[in-house]
Amino acid sequence: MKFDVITIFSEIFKPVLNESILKRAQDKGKVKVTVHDLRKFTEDKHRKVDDRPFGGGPGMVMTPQPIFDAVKKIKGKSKAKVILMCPSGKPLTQKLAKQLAKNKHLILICGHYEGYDERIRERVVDEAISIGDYVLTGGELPALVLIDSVSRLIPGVLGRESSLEDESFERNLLEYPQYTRPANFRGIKIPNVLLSGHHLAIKKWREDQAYIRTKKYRPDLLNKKQ
Ligand code: 4G0
Repeated sequence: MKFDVITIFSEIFKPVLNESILKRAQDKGKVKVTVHDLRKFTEDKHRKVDDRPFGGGPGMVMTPQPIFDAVKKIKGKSKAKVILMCPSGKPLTQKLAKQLAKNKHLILICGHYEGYDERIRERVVDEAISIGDYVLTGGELPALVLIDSVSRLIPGVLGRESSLEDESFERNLLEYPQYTRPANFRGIKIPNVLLSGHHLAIKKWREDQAYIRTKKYRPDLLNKKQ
């Protein structure tokens, strides 16, 4: 899977991409991420990527020229899907991440300022995506979140733990609580059933706990249709 990221802050990406699972995925050749500096695609001598909004109002708006040209150049003849990271986009969920993981090539545009010229969304973007209902300084952190969530769904990126784990989100249930050694930590003991050796009893307890925890922490999930 190829990710091309278009940004005005390309340095943000390195430390995140060069650690843990994302690093391993790239080393194994399962994922390739290229970060492109939007300013390199500007045509004016001041390398401007933004301008004042027509009709007045506060703040700056991303100008179309550099983004149009960057996407055209990066896309070439590929059938890449062009995604804009934007607070008014479609919410990123495990389900959407799974759909995105079916693509061979994604181009991610990181928005900035108070927004972007609407012609970008109309003519260049296939899908605007949001990581949640809050506003950030730029689309860079959302792009990293998307790359992380999608990369771990690509076959061969995670170990054998993967498929089981994702299913729990699809069931709209939280995970059951987990414990590790010591069984008695400073007087705080783990549930007895986990030491019982009764696999069926443990399975039942975990199922009950998953439901109890979901009702307690995320009751909204229980009312969601599958
Ligand atoms: C485009 C995404 C980009 C428009 C981007 C802001 C949060 C998210 C940006 C705006 C972002 C998210 C109209 C404020 C950059 N913030 N929730 N900031 N406007 O995914």
